[in-house]
Amino acid sequence: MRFALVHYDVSRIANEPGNKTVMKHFGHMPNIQLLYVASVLESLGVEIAYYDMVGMELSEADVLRGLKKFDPDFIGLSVYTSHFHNAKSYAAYFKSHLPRTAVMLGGVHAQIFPVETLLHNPDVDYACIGEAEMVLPEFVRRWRSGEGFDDLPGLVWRDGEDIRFAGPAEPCQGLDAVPFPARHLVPNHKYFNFISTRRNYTVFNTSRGCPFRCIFCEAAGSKWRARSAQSVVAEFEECYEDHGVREVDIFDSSFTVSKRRVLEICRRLVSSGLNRKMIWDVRSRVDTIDEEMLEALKEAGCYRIFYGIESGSPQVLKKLRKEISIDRIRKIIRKTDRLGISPFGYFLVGSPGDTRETIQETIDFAKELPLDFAIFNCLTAFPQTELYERYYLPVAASDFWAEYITRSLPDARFMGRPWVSIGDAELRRMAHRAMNQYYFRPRQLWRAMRSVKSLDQLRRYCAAGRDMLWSYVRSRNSVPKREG
Ligand code: B12
Ligand code: SF4
Repeated sequence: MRFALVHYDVSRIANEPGNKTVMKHFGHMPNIQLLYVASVLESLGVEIAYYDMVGMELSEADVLRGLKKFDPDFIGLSVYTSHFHNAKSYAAYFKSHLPRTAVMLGGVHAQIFPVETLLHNPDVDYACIGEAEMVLPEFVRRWRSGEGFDDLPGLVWRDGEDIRFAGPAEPCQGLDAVPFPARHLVPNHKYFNFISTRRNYTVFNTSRGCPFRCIFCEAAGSKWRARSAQSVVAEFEECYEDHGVREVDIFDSSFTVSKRRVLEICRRLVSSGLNRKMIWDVRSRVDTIDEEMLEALKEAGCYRIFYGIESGSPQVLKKLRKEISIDRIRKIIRKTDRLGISPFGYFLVGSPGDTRETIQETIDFAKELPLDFAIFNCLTAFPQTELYERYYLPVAASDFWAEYITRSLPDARFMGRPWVSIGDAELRRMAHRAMNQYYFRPRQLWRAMRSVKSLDQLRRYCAAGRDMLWSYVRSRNSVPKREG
């Protein structure tokens, strides 16, 4: 069996406008999902070709040339809901030139819309619903033996005119047994994120799921499963020795859920000496981290923590079901900063309960905190989140995402935010101004500059600063318009 995996280019994401400056200078990261898929397939003896269109600087025609030569049985793509139409058009393009090859989609989107992923999409032949580790071994075995896919959990497939699905696969419980992502297939020296400081840079996944219940998050309330400290540190070692990795970005939704595990990872990194050779960062919540953990993280080489803070208004935090207090945020961010770990804050604009006043409260709160970086994003209601089901669907005219994925030609129609009385254009302007108000202060500029560790990073900051300054000047010259 030959399997090609394509990490396609997503230049414009509809309904997740983010912040243009951030998107442009965001960087390009390895696709951890597909690298796990690759390692599972390799462990099954499947031949792999991997195309990272941005990282390897490949055009569609380059990928097609490679595919024609490789002549795969399958092409695999990973999909987020907002990328679905991109994935579909890649599938159609590849299939029009390689009609014998089947296309398989996987990822969050397929999990939310299993049958719909194939329903109106003749170019998609299979969808993997669940983790590749739980679906592909049996899929490959049956494909090789010609047994057919009846009752195979986690697989959506076509049976003549019918679409068959026997239900999702169980979550993988033995994460330590999962092979490390297949980093030997990708150009590790090409990856970076906006604020990373060393190359080679890579991303990790040390736990899956999240026990918390933030209303905007698809992962909310999913079973949290984690790899052992031993396995995590072994991956650090492999990355250092075999892939020249010097910086690791741990992407887990909630790395710090188990204090015992965090302390053990830190202890092992220190005793192996890797804490002096590599730097790394994590995502955390202010209520799952404490002073003891912060000290251990610092000693083990963790140099940045991304915190989901979301709002400076206690009422909005409550509506978001964030379950964190303003005092706790202050305490932990200050402690993080004092220990010399760089704190980064994520904030939301346009949450349920938000008014112009609470948004200003959020901006003022962010400015008061000793954060090195902050990002203000407009909130989007993704499918299968409480935000979508409770705040959007009951008042919206239609099921936006169901329509979005079945529409053959997606337009750039904005889904709206019926839970807030401020219009989209004004919210975007507010998010934009929040960024400007936040960064264009002497203290903040100094904080950003003092974190510069390389010429590469300095160039990125200067380019982002120039873009922000330019849009700031333009936004000052434009007449602010109120709507909503
Ligand atoms: C890390 C992360 C990111 C990273 C991506 C890192 C990377 N390069 O892989 C970054 C920060 C870049 C990111 C960006 C965005 N993200 Co994000 N992200 C996550 C997060 C927290 C974890 C994902 C992860 O690493 N999972 C671990 C991997 C191992 O598991 P997995 O993804 O499920 O993959 C397994 C299976 O799905 C399956 N599989 C996956 N693909 C395929 C393909 C094939 C062929 C097969 C067979 C199987 C298969 O096998 C995999 C291995 O077991 C999730 C939340 C969550 N907890 O899931 C949000 C999440 C996926 N992100 C989300 C969103 C919206 C975004 C953005 C659009 C947000 C924005 N404002 O820009 C951007 C998109 C940017 C882009 N260009 O793609 C949403 C997606 C919602 C949806 N319905 O699609 C999520 C669910 C969070 C949420 N809001 O609820 N994200
Ligand atoms: S936003 Fe973070 S903490 Fe909240 S449910 Fe999602 S992954 Fe968990």
